[in-house]
Amino acid sequence: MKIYFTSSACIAEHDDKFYSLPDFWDADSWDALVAYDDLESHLHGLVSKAQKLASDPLTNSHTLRPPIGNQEVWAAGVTYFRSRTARMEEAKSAGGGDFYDRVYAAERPELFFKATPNRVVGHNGKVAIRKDASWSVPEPELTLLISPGGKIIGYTIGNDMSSRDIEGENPLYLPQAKVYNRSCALGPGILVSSSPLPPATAIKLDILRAGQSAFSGSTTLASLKRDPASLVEYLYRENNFPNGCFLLTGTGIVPPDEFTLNPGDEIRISIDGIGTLVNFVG
Ligand code: DO4
Ligand code: MG
Repeated sequence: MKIYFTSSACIAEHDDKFYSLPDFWDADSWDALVAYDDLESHLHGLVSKAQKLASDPLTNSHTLRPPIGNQEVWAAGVTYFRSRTARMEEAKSAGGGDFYDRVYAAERPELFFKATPNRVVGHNGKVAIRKDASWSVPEPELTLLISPGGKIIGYTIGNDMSSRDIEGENPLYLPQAKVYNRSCALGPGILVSSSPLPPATAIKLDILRAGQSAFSGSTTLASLKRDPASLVEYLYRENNFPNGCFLLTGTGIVPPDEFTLNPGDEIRISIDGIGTLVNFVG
């Protein structure tokens, strides 16, 4: 089961058929659904009574709303060996950044606040690069939707837009490198499921510049060092999320150091079983 938000509707996709769920379009009613620890079975009940649509309503929906209500968005970092190595490189001027190596090995993960809903864009929306940054990259990340009760109830694709020069200059600048207007994309929809995704699940990043490939890379969840459930357990320690929350699980794909995003670039992130999130730098 997948859920999408067009500009005027909440759509459920189940067994290649589409259903309208008009009562769940606005943020507050989506929050009410996110409150279900067993969202998947609750949605099956709703879909069995919902109006089936004659055609795929997503074909002509160029821009989808991000699948977020009033949830906070958090992120985990240095959860792949590739990310640990890239951060140590970028932190050369900050003394080599052995704290990245230490957090990669530590029991406690790196968790940071990423975005409020107003900073998040959806499928085909425009993400931003900071004007005061000179080295900007997308970070393609499996993203968990977590209920207020701390249960993983769905998955989406997240783009943790990052300013590597700002982060590399000093780790205390991390919030500025990570949190700014349109610094996060989520979508295209939510795969509603509480089952863990298979380790073979592929994550792919393609960046197109003027229609030509500027970077392409891939990884799988087998390279994710942390169990998603343990990231959630740490996030929910001493922390309440009355509307649930999203948690990006870190990037395992980092473009080479000479690469920086340009205005107009197209960013395509695909995750098996979830779909493809497309964004433009603007
Ligand atoms: O430690 C800084 C951020 C790491 C991050 O965002 C990632 O590994 O995805
Ligand atoms: Mg990241």
